[in-house]
Amino acid sequence: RARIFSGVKPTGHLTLGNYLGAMRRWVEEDQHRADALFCVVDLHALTVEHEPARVRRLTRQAATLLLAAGLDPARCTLFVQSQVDEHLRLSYLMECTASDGEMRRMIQYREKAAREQARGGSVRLSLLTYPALMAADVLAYGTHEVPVGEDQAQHLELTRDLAGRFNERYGATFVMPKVTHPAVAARVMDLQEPTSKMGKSHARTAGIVYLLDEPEVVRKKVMRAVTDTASEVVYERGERPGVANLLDVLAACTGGEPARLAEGYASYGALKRDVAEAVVELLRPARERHAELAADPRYVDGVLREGAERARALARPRVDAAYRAVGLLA
Ligand code: AQP
Repeated sequence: RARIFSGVKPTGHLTLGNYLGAMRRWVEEDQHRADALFCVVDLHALTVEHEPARVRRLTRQAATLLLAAGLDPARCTLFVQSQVDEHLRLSYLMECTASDGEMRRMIQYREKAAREQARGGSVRLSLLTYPALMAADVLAYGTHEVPVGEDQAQHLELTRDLAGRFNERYGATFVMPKVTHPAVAARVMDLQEPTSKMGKSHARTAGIVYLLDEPEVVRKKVMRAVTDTASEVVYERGERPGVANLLDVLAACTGGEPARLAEGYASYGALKRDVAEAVVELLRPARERHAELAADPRYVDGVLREGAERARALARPRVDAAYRAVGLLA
């Protein structure tokens, strides 16, 4: 069976972008057809300013929501990154494989570093080395496929470069992972700023649909989504990003095709109403189940403990082999 690995970072509440770009496929497809590992990548949340209690809370919440959305611990491995030391062990070898220049070229680094500097803060070294840890997350498990949203494409290209370089220098150690994106809604945009991606750590929340938003809140956010001043509903990503985003979301919820769906609407109002209802219904089961699971944190902690054990056992031999390959006495 193919091995699949993917993750989500606890930097904020999970969003519709996370769901459509990644989680939904994990639940509906990946855990059924492959040997799948899903990880709350908490170490990645420390690369920017953070509040310890909030990271802890968001880590539990993300794990609980993943279970609520339908991940089944009998079918897949769900765990927290910091509970499996192999990620950090391998991350160092990835830092020794990557160059300073290729890390600095990462778009996410440049954007986030600029954001930190604009706020008068300093840029953490770990923000620069983030892709080394991410490469380790993936490569430690001999991963064949990484299902992610489009925003992660550049990091995964680097992961592949590092795997290839390491194998060439030190002998075949890592599997070359393939990256996959969903057919529609691979990049859900912010409803208020449809040229930026919907990101859970963004400060302005009016354009972000969180998975745990109440239905009324979801409706309000969708109805207030920024479109443009034209009134005809057509699908043009470049020219009319706001409307295109709504059509992408509707297509992802209903299984239609965005340009075809546009033909069925005479006004933005009608489109928004349908999008709002489709999103509310899409998210309803996970939101309701989350309330039940959140009442039983011991169950979630138990799942994570077992998941970490399984993950450790899978990662250890490959990371040991990598240590030996570079000349360490592992
Ligand atoms: N807007 C999105 N559309 C489609 N997919 C998305 N993903 C994230 N946002 C979108 C995918 O969800 C998975 C987990 O994402 P993440 O936790 O790595 O990133 P985030 O939710 O975007 O959180 P941040 O902290 O706001 O991140 P950045 O660093 O991007 O600013 C991934 O598969 C991601 O592709």
